[in-house]
Amino acid sequence: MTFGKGKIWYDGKFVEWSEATTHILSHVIHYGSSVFEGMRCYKTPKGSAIFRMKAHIDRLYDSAKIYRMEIPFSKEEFCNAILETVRVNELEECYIRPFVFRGYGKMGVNPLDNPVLCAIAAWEWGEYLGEGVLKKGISVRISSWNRPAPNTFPSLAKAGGNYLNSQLIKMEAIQDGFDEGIALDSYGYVSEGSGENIFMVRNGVIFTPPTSSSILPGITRHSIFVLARDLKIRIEQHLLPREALYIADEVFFTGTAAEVTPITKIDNITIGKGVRGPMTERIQAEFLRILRGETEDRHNWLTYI
Ligand code: PPE
Repeated sequence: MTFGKGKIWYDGKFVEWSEATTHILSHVIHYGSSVFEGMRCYKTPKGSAIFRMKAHIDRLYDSAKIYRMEIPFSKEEFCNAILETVRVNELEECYIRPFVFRGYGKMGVNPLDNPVLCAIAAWEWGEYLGEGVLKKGISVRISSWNRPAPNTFPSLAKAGGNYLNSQLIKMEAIQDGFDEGIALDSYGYVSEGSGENIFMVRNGVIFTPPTSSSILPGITRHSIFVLARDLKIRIEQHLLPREALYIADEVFFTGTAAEVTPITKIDNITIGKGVRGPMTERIQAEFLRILRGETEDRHNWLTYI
């Protein structure tokens, strides 16, 4: 475990982990004003490589644009800083957290008089939803909390403030003995997990909610679309009622941290046979083969360190 050690890139310079601090009156601390990314770097036979770095950086800049934050680095500079962060910390496999936030300047809701600061941290991070879950799957509940309605908190932005909603979903699930929660959107359709997109399989077709269901447009989600097409599996975006999940053959979560995690129970109802299903296994295996460099990088998704 390397969390808590090494160097953090902080606004153009590397500093010691313990020195990467900010004033407690920074705007971000009081008003949640940050945007961030999470990406993973995997060991491959040709060396370590970051999965879909460009897509993550594009989403970071999109999130910043929505919140009128001017990032004082070009995308190329940011990408180079990410690669450097993995190199200086000598990490073979890691999770990388680039983020942009409003720092110390003036108190008050108006964010515009505060500096926009950038940082990148990296550390080793194993299976997000528990050890062995990629195989054995997890048990989840439908959250009593909904995802934000359209025109409230923009769900296309990966913004710090959105994760207060995620925290409510997660705490409720954990305290009730589940591994994770699934939130519905404000119309009652299935949206996503606290930090994952959701997919279901029925009669050989894969379904997932559209971006209009208050989801974060996941990069893993996009990768699953591309891989399903490669494998000639039908995949569709559909509004999904909650009960469609109960009667699905298979359900799984996707995300950078969660990768492809099977869901075997929802609200204590067994999904399909109650084990990782064949379609989930196929998609998961193909996904893992690509990011571990075990098959040709046919979509140019890997950036070698
Ligand atoms: N929805 C939400 C709300 C979300 O936070 C994530 C990623 C996704 C979907 C999947 O997106 P993508 O990673 O691009 O496939 N959640 C990140 C944060 C996890 C955390 O606890 O921090 C992640 O997986 O990195």
